[in-house]
Amino acid sequence: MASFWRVSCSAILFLIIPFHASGAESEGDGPRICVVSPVGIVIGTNTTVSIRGLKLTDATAVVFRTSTGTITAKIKEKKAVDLPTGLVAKDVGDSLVVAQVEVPLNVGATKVMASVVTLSGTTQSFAIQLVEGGLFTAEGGSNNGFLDALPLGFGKKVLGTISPDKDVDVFAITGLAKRKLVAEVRAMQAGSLLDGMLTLYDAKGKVLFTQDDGVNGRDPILRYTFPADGIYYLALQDANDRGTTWHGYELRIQEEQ
Ligand SMILES: [Ca+2]
Ligand SMILES: [Ca+2]
Repeated sequence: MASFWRVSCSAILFLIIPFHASGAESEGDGPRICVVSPVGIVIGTNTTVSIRGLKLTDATAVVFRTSTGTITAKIKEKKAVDLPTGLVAKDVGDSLVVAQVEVPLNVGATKVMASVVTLSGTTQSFAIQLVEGGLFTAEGGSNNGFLDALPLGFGKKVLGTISPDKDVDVFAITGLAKRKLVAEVRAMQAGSLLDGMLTLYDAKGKVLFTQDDGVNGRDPILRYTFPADGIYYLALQDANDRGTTWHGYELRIQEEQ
């Protein structure tokens, strides 16, 4: 975990102001959001949102807008940052803004549109999904093998991170014969660097099915009909064995008859 996850929330102020247009978005060479962590915000919790992008070092505010209102978060940190190995600034940004936000329980929305206001203009709006607390399971970082698999129920969502390199997150699923598992990853489509790959194993560790890319680009959707009742293991990793705090994901499993 990077240090920005551990920064105290106590000094953070945020202000809810009426909905209004947030000014013209810059285009071309202006400021831009490239990568966001985490890829989802749990409603009603105080969340640190880290944004990588271009020309964000003179940011003055981070704005989270929904159809019902706007939350202007105070910035905790802004600075130039190094490029991850093998990646270029236009894809992953060379500057960082960290903000603290609490989306109220009565938000009545399924996503927020984040943008960064800077002295030289405002970035594009970047969608971040909102997750209801009751549907949410946190990935604590210790679910790295079958023995430590995190139990995951149908209809639940996990917000987690593949970090460091070669990290594998493993989840235990109770499957019923002839029911279909649908496991869906939202990562790259939501501003993560993760090229997710899902692998399903039986209780003995035998590989049953692997899904790398899908209709959502690099984000996999795995569909598999359970042959028998039992415990199954679902593993998520990066297809290139990379992993950083910017390799966040949302994993959701559902059951179809
Ligand atoms: Ca992890
Ligand atoms: Ca993939």
